[in-house]
Amino acid sequence: MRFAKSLEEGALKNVSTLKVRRVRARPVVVPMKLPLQTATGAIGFAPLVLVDVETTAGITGRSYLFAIGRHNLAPIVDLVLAMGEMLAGDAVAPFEIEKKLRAKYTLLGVHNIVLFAMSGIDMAAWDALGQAVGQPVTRLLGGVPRPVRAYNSKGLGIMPLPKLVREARQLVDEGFDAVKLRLGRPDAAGDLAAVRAVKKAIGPGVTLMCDFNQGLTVAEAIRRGHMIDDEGGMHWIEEPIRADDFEGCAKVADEVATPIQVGENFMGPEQMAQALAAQCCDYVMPDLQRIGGVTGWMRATALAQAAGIEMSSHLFHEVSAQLLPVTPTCHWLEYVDWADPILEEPVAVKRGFVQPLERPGLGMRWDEKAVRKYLV
Ligand code: SMN
Ligand code: MG
Repeated sequence: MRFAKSLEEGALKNVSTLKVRRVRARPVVVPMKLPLQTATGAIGFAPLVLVDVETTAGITGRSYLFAIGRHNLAPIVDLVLAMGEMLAGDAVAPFEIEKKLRAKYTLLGVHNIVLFAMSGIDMAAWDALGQAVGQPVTRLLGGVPRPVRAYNSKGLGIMPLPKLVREARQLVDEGFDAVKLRLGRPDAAGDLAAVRAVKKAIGPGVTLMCDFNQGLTVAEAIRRGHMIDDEGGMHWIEEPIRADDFEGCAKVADEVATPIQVGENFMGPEQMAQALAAQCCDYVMPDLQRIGGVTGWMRATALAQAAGIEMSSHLFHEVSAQLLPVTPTCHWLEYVDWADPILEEPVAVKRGFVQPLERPGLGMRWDEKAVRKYLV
Protein backbone atom coordinates (compact mmCIF):
# COMPACT_ATOMS: atom_id res chain seq x y z
CA MET A 1 0.00 0.00 0.00
CA ARG A 2 1.36 3.45 -0.89
CA PHE A 3 0.63 6.62 1.06
CA ALA A 4 1.06 10.22 0.04
CA LYS A 5 3.95 11.12 2.32
CA SER A 6 6.10 8.78 4.38
CA LEU A 7 8.14 9.29 7.50
CA GLU A 8 10.51 11.99 6.37
CA GLU A 9 12.22 14.18 8.93
CA GLY A 10 10.10 17.13 7.86
CA ALA A 11 6.89 15.28 8.51
CA LEU A 12 7.97 14.36 12.05
CA LYS A 13 8.90 17.96 12.89
CA ASN A 14 5.45 18.85 11.75
CA VAL A 15 3.83 16.79 14.50
CA SER A 16 5.78 18.42 17.31
CA THR A 17 4.76 21.89 16.15
CA LEU A 18 1.16 21.08 15.22
CA LYS A 19 -1.20 23.39 17.18
CA VAL A 20 -4.97 23.83 17.13
CA ARG A 21 -5.85 27.01 15.26
CA ARG A 22 -9.64 26.78 15.14
CA VAL A 23 -12.35 24.13 15.44
CA ARG A 24 -15.34 24.27 13.10
CA ALA A 25 -18.61 22.36 13.46
CA ARG A 26 -21.18 22.27 10.67
CA PRO A 27 -24.62 20.63 10.92
CA VAL A 28 -25.92 18.77 7.87
CA VAL A 29 -29.01 16.64 7.34
CA VAL A 30 -28.29 13.93 4.78
CA PRO A 31 -30.95 11.79 3.06
CA MET A 32 -30.97 8.06 3.88
CA LYS A 33 -31.78 5.45 1.21
CA LEU A 34 -33.36 3.05 3.69
CA PRO A 35 -35.12 4.54 6.71
CA LEU A 36 -34.74 2.64 9.97
CA GLN A 37 -37.65 1.89 12.32
CA THR A 38 -36.39 0.55 15.66
CA ALA A 39 -38.44 -0.51 18.70
CA THR A 40 -37.66 2.81 20.39
CA GLY A 41 -37.46 5.38 17.58
CA ALA A 42 -37.33 6.01 13.85
CA ILE A 43 -34.43 7.38 11.80
CA GLY A 44 -35.39 8.66 8.34
CA PHE A 45 -32.39 10.86 7.54
CA ALA A 46 -28.91 11.32 8.96
CA PRO A 47 -28.28 14.49 11.01
CA LEU A 48 -24.49 14.84 11.12
CA VAL A 49 -22.09 17.35 12.66
CA LEU A 50 -18.93 17.76 10.58
CA VAL A 51 -15.95 18.58 12.80
CA ASP A 52 -12.86 20.27 11.35
CA VAL A 53 -9.83 20.79 13.57
CA GLU A 54 -7.77 23.36 11.68
CA THR A 55 -4.09 23.44 12.65
CA THR A 56 -1.32 26.02 12.40
CA ALA A 57 0.51 23.73 9.95
CA GLY A 58 -2.30 24.07 7.40
CA ILE A 59 -3.51 20.50 8.03
CA THR A 60 -7.20 20.04 8.84
CA GLY A 61 -8.29 17.00 10.87
CA ARG A 62 -11.83 15.78 10.14
CA SER A 63 -14.48 13.66 11.81
CA TYR A 64 -18.26 13.51 11.92
CA LEU A 65 -20.80 12.91 14.67
CA PHE A 66 -24.26 11.37 14.35
CA ALA A 67 -26.83 13.52 16.15
CA ILE A 68 -29.60 10.84 16.01
CA GLY A 69 -32.28 13.58 15.61
CA ARG A 70 -32.22 16.93 13.84
CA HIS A 71 -33.16 18.69 17.10
CA ASN A 72 -29.85 17.55 18.66
CA LEU A 73 -27.66 19.23 16.03
CA ALA A 74 -27.54 22.74 17.55
CA PRO A 75 -26.48 21.74 21.11
CA ILE A 76 -23.79 19.38 19.75
CA VAL A 77 -22.44 22.09 17.42
CA ASP A 78 -22.35 24.55 20.36
CA LEU A 79 -20.43 22.08 22.54
CA VAL A 80 -17.84 21.39 19.82
CA LEU A 81 -17.34 25.13 19.22
CA ALA A 82 -17.03 25.90 22.96
CA MET A 83 -14.44 23.15 23.38
CA GLY A 84 -12.63 24.37 20.27
CA GLU A 85 -12.25 27.81 21.83
CA MET A 86 -10.72 26.24 24.95
CA LEU A 87 -8.18 24.40 22.80
CA ALA A 88 -7.03 27.22 20.50
CA GLY A 89 -3.20 27.33 20.56
CA ASP A 90 -2.87 23.91 22.24
CA ALA A 91 -0.84 21.03 20.81
CA VAL A 92 -2.68 18.51 18.63
CA ALA A 93 -2.12 15.81 21.26
CA PRO A 94 -5.27 13.72 21.85
CA PHE A 95 -4.23 12.60 25.34
CA GLU A 96 -3.59 16.20 26.50
CA ILE A 97 -6.79 17.43 24.85
CA GLU A 98 -8.81 14.75 26.63
CA LYS A 99 -7.24 15.60 30.00
CA LYS A 100 -8.05 19.29 29.59
CA LEU A 101 -11.62 18.79 28.40
CA ARG A 102 -12.44 16.18 31.05
CA ALA A 103 -11.22 18.60 33.74
CA LYS A 104 -13.34 21.43 32.28
CA TYR A 105 -16.50 19.29 32.16
CA THR A 106 -16.23 17.25 35.36
CA LEU A 107 -18.76 19.33 37.29
CA LEU A 108 -21.28 19.26 34.42
CA GLY A 109 -20.70 15.54 33.77
CA VAL A 110 -18.65 13.87 31.04
CA HIS A 111 -21.63 12.11 29.51
CA ASN A 112 -23.77 11.87 26.40
CA ILE A 113 -23.43 14.89 24.06
CA VAL A 114 -20.50 16.29 26.06
CA LEU A 115 -18.76 13.01 25.19
CA PHE A 116 -19.96 13.29 21.57
CA ALA A 117 -18.23 16.67 21.22
CA MET A 118 -15.04 15.48 22.94
CA SER A 119 -14.99 12.35 20.78
CA GLY A 120 -15.45 14.35 17.58
CA ILE A 121 -12.49 16.56 18.44
CA ASP A 122 -10.43 13.52 19.44
CA MET A 123 -11.06 11.72 16.13
CA ALA A 124 -10.28 14.86 14.13
CA ALA A 125 -7.05 15.35 16.14
CA TRP A 126 -5.93 11.78 15.34
CA ASP A 127 -6.77 12.44 11.69
CA ALA A 128 -4.56 15.56 11.74
CA LEU A 129 -1.69 13.58 13.31
CA GLY A 130 -1.99 10.87 10.66
CA GLN A 131 -1.93 13.47 7.91
CA ALA A 132 1.11 15.14 9.49
CA VAL A 133 3.14 11.91 9.36
CA GLY A 134 1.59 10.77 6.09
CA GLN A 135 0.24 7.50 7.53
CA PRO A 136 -3.20 6.04 8.23
CA VAL A 137 -4.23 6.08 11.90
CA THR A 138 -4.01 2.25 11.99
CA ARG A 139 -0.25 2.53 11.48
CA LEU A 140 0.07 5.31 14.08
CA LEU A 141 -1.45 2.86 16.56
CA GLY A 142 1.00 0.13 15.65
CA GLY A 143 -1.18 -1.86 13.29
CA VAL A 144 -1.41 -2.73 9.62
CA PRO A 145 -4.43 -1.56 7.57
CA ARG A 146 -6.46 -4.52 6.34
CA PRO A 147 -9.98 -5.30 5.13
CA VAL A 148 -12.39 -5.96 8.02
CA ARG A 149 -15.40 -8.29 8.11
CA ALA A 150 -18.62 -6.31 8.13
CA TYR A 151 -22.37 -6.81 8.45
CA ASN A 152 -24.85 -4.73 6.52
CA SER A 153 -26.78 -2.82 9.19
CA LYS A 154 -28.96 -0.65 6.97
CA GLY A 155 -32.72 -1.12 7.04
CA LEU A 156 -34.36 -4.34 8.29
CA GLY A 157 -36.39 -2.28 10.70
CA ILE A 158 -39.78 -3.06 12.14
CA MET A 159 -42.01 -3.28 9.05
CA PRO A 160 -44.52 -5.57 7.32
CA LEU A 161 -43.05 -8.97 6.38
CA PRO A 162 -43.25 -8.76 2.54
CA LYS A 163 -41.22 -5.52 2.57
CA LEU A 164 -38.83 -6.97 5.17
CA VAL A 165 -38.14 -10.02 2.99
CA ARG A 166 -37.43 -7.83 -0.07
CA GLU A 167 -35.10 -5.62 1.95
CA ALA A 168 -33.22 -8.61 3.43
CA ARG A 169 -32.48 -9.98 -0.07
CA GLN A 170 -31.42 -6.53 -1.26
CA LEU A 171 -28.97 -6.09 1.65
CA VAL A 172 -27.32 -9.46 0.97
CA ASP A 173 -27.17 -8.67 -2.76
CA GLU A 174 -25.15 -5.56 -1.93
CA GLY A 175 -22.28 -7.96 -1.23
CA PHE A 176 -22.63 -8.96 2.43
CA ASP A 177 -22.94 -12.29 4.17
CA ALA A 178 -24.26 -10.83 7.44
CA VAL A 179 -27.22 -8.56 8.25
CA LYS A 180 -28.95 -7.21 11.38
CA LEU A 181 -32.69 -7.37 12.01
CA ARG A 182 -34.45 -4.94 14.37
CA LEU A 183 -36.96 -6.54 16.72
CA GLY A 184 -39.23 -5.42 19.56
CA ARG A 185 -42.76 -5.49 18.16
CA PRO A 186 -45.55 -5.22 20.74
CA ASP A 187 -46.18 -8.99 20.35
CA ALA A 188 -43.50 -11.69 20.54
CA ALA A 189 -45.25 -13.70 17.81
CA GLY A 190 -44.69 -10.82 15.37
CA ASP A 191 -40.95 -10.88 16.14
CA LEU A 192 -40.80 -14.64 15.66
CA ALA A 193 -42.53 -14.38 12.28
CA ALA A 194 -40.01 -11.68 11.24
CA VAL A 195 -37.03 -13.85 12.27
CA ARG A 196 -38.40 -16.83 10.33
CA ALA A 197 -39.19 -14.77 7.22
CA VAL A 198 -35.75 -13.13 7.14
CA LYS A 199 -33.90 -16.42 7.75
CA LYS A 200 -35.78 -18.02 4.89
CA ALA A 201 -35.05 -15.04 2.61
CA ILE A 202 -31.28 -14.89 3.29
CA GLY A 203 -30.62 -18.64 3.57
CA PRO A 204 -28.42 -20.57 6.03
CA GLY A 205 -25.10 -19.19 4.71
CA VAL A 206 -25.80 -15.63 5.86
CA THR A 207 -25.14 -14.56 9.48
CA LEU A 208 -28.11 -12.92 11.23
CA MET A 209 -27.93 -10.63 14.27
CA CYS A 210 -30.91 -8.92 15.96
CA ASP A 211 -31.33 -5.68 17.92
CA PHE A 212 -34.14 -4.79 20.36
CA ASN A 213 -32.86 -1.21 20.83
CA GLN A 214 -33.54 -1.33 24.61
CA GLY A 215 -37.24 -2.00 23.97
CA LEU A 216 -37.98 -4.81 26.46
CA THR A 217 -38.36 -5.30 30.22
CA VAL A 218 -36.06 -7.85 31.88
CA ALA A 219 -38.81 -10.51 32.08
CA GLU A 220 -39.87 -10.00 28.46
CA ALA A 221 -36.23 -10.06 27.30
CA ILE A 222 -35.77 -13.46 28.95
CA ARG A 223 -39.00 -14.73 27.36
CA ARG A 224 -38.09 -13.51 23.85
CA GLY A 225 -34.49 -14.60 24.37
CA HIS A 226 -35.68 -18.17 25.02
CA MET A 227 -37.90 -17.92 21.96
CA ILE A 228 -34.85 -16.95 19.85
CA ASP A 229 -32.75 -19.72 21.50
CA ASP A 230 -35.40 -22.29 20.53
CA GLU A 231 -35.45 -21.00 16.96
CA GLY A 232 -31.65 -21.36 16.75
CA GLY A 233 -29.03 -19.71 14.58
CA MET A 234 -29.17 -16.09 15.86
CA HIS A 235 -25.61 -14.71 16.08
CA TRP A 236 -26.38 -12.20 18.85
CA ILE A 237 -29.23 -10.41 20.63
CA GLU A 238 -28.42 -6.71 20.95
CA GLU A 239 -29.59 -4.27 23.66
CA PRO A 240 -32.60 -6.28 24.83
CA ILE A 241 -33.28 -3.91 27.76
CA ARG A 242 -32.48 -0.38 29.01
CA ALA A 243 -28.81 0.31 28.26
CA ASP A 244 -27.89 1.46 31.79
CA ASP A 245 -29.47 -1.52 33.63
CA PHE A 246 -26.33 -3.67 33.85
CA GLU A 247 -27.76 -5.86 36.62
CA GLY A 248 -30.92 -6.57 34.63
CA CYS A 249 -28.90 -7.30 31.52
CA ALA A 250 -26.70 -9.72 33.50
CA LYS A 251 -29.87 -11.66 34.39
CA VAL A 252 -30.85 -11.80 30.72
CA ALA A 253 -27.35 -12.91 29.68
CA ASP A 254 -27.42 -15.60 32.38
CA GLU A 255 -30.78 -16.99 31.29
CA VAL A 256 -30.47 -16.76 27.52
CA ALA A 257 -28.13 -19.03 25.51
CA THR A 258 -27.77 -16.74 22.45
CA PRO A 259 -24.90 -14.25 23.09
CA ILE A 260 -26.03 -10.84 24.41
CA GLN A 261 -24.44 -7.86 22.67
CA VAL A 262 -24.39 -4.33 24.19
CA GLY A 263 -22.10 -1.30 24.15
CA GLU A 264 -23.31 1.37 21.74
CA ASN A 265 -24.45 3.34 24.80
CA PHE A 266 -21.34 2.89 26.96
CA MET A 267 -20.52 6.43 28.12
CA GLY A 268 -16.74 6.27 28.07
CA PRO A 269 -14.43 3.37 28.99
CA GLU A 270 -15.34 3.91 32.68
CA GLN A 271 -18.95 2.85 32.11
CA MET A 272 -17.81 -0.03 29.91
CA ALA A 273 -15.67 -1.25 32.84
CA GLN A 274 -18.76 -1.12 35.11
CA ALA A 275 -20.81 -3.07 32.56
CA LEU A 276 -18.11 -5.74 32.27
CA ALA A 277 -17.75 -5.95 36.06
CA ALA A 278 -21.51 -6.63 36.23
CA GLN A 279 -21.03 -9.37 33.59
CA CYS A 280 -23.95 -7.90 31.70
CA CYS A 281 -23.06 -9.23 28.24
CA ASP A 282 -21.20 -11.73 26.10
CA TYR A 283 -20.06 -9.26 23.40
CA VAL A 284 -19.37 -5.49 23.31
CA MET A 285 -19.74 -2.90 20.53
CA PRO A 286 -18.62 0.56 21.71
CA ASP A 287 -19.71 3.58 19.71
CA LEU A 288 -16.90 5.97 18.79
CA GLN A 289 -18.82 9.13 19.72
CA ARG A 290 -19.72 7.82 23.19
CA ILE A 291 -16.59 5.85 24.09
CA GLY A 292 -14.29 8.86 23.58
CA GLY A 293 -13.13 8.73 19.97
CA VAL A 294 -9.94 6.92 18.95
CA THR A 295 -8.39 7.48 22.40
CA GLY A 296 -11.42 6.04 24.21
CA TRP A 297 -11.62 3.13 21.75
CA MET A 298 -8.02 2.11 22.48
CA ARG A 299 -8.79 2.03 26.22
CA ALA A 300 -11.95 0.02 25.53
CA THR A 301 -9.94 -2.58 23.57
CA ALA A 302 -7.88 -3.32 26.69
CA LEU A 303 -11.03 -3.80 28.78
CA ALA A 304 -12.49 -6.22 26.23
CA GLN A 305 -9.16 -8.04 25.98
CA ALA A 306 -8.88 -8.41 29.77
CA ALA A 307 -12.46 -9.70 29.97
CA GLY A 308 -11.89 -12.03 27.01
CA ILE A 309 -14.88 -10.56 25.18
CA GLU A 310 -15.36 -10.04 21.44
CA MET A 311 -15.47 -6.36 20.43
CA SER A 312 -17.38 -4.98 17.44
CA SER A 313 -18.06 -1.41 16.30
CA HIS A 314 -21.19 0.76 16.21
CA LEU A 315 -21.69 3.04 13.16
CA PHE A 316 -18.74 5.27 11.99
CA HIS A 317 -17.35 2.45 9.83
CA GLU A 318 -14.84 4.80 8.14
CA VAL A 319 -13.05 5.25 11.47
CA SER A 320 -13.91 1.86 13.02
CA ALA A 321 -12.31 0.11 10.02
CA GLN A 322 -9.01 1.72 11.06
CA LEU A 323 -9.39 0.63 14.68
CA LEU A 324 -10.64 -2.96 14.47
CA PRO A 325 -7.23 -4.06 13.06
CA VAL A 326 -5.69 -2.90 16.37
CA THR A 327 -8.43 -4.44 18.54
CA PRO A 328 -7.16 -7.69 20.13
CA THR A 329 -10.65 -9.25 20.34
CA CYS A 330 -11.79 -7.84 16.96
CA HIS A 331 -15.21 -9.19 15.98
CA TRP A 332 -17.58 -7.44 13.48
CA LEU A 333 -17.67 -4.03 11.83
CA GLU A 334 -21.13 -2.46 11.59
CA TYR A 335 -21.67 -0.99 8.11
CA VAL A 336 -24.20 1.71 7.17
CA ASP A 337 -23.72 4.17 4.30
CA TRP A 338 -25.27 7.21 5.97
CA ALA A 339 -22.32 9.62 5.61
CA ASP A 340 -21.62 8.63 1.98
CA PRO A 341 -23.48 11.62 0.42
CA ILE A 342 -21.08 14.15 2.03
CA LEU A 343 -17.84 12.17 1.53
CA GLU A 344 -15.55 12.71 -1.45
CA GLU A 345 -14.67 9.02 -1.49
CA PRO A 346 -16.88 6.63 0.47
CA VAL A 347 -15.30 3.48 1.87
CA ALA A 348 -15.61 0.49 -0.49
CA VAL A 349 -17.04 -2.91 0.47
CA LYS A 350 -15.90 -6.11 -1.27
CA ARG A 351 -17.48 -9.49 -0.52
CA GLY A 352 -18.53 -8.43 2.98
CA PHE A 353 -15.22 -6.81 3.86
CA VAL A 354 -14.79 -3.05 4.30
CA GLN A 355 -11.61 -1.94 2.56
CA PRO A 356 -9.30 0.55 4.32
CA LEU A 357 -8.97 3.96 2.67
CA GLU A 358 -5.41 4.19 1.37
CA ARG A 359 -4.96 7.68 2.75
CA PRO A 360 -3.09 9.36 5.62
CA GLY A 361 -5.07 9.99 8.82
CA LEU A 362 -8.65 8.74 8.90
CA GLY A 363 -8.93 9.37 5.17
CA MET A 364 -12.25 11.30 5.11
CA ARG A 365 -12.62 14.40 2.95
CA TRP A 366 -15.84 16.39 2.65
CA ASP A 367 -17.56 16.80 -0.68
CA GLU A 368 -17.99 20.55 -0.11
CA LYS A 369 -20.64 20.88 -2.81
CA ALA A 370 -22.76 18.25 -1.09
CA VAL A 371 -22.07 19.83 2.32
CA ARG A 372 -23.43 23.17 1.04
CA LYS A 373 -26.50 21.38 -0.28
CA TYR A 374 -27.30 19.63 3.02
CA LEU A 375 -26.16 22.34 5.45
CA VAL A 376 -28.89 23.39 7.92
C1 SMN B 1 -28.83 2.04 15.91
C2 SMN B 1 -28.97 2.87 16.98
C3 SMN B 1 -28.94 4.25 16.81
C4 SMN B 1 -28.80 4.77 15.57
C5 SMN B 1 -28.66 3.92 14.50
C6 SMN B 1 -28.67 2.55 14.68
C7 SMN B 1 -28.85 0.54 16.15
C8 SMN B 1 -27.63 -0.17 15.68
O1 SMN B 1 -29.00 0.25 17.48
O2 SMN B 1 -26.99 -0.77 16.53
O3 SMN B 1 -27.34 -0.15 14.50
MG1 MG C 1 -27.94 -1.33 18.29
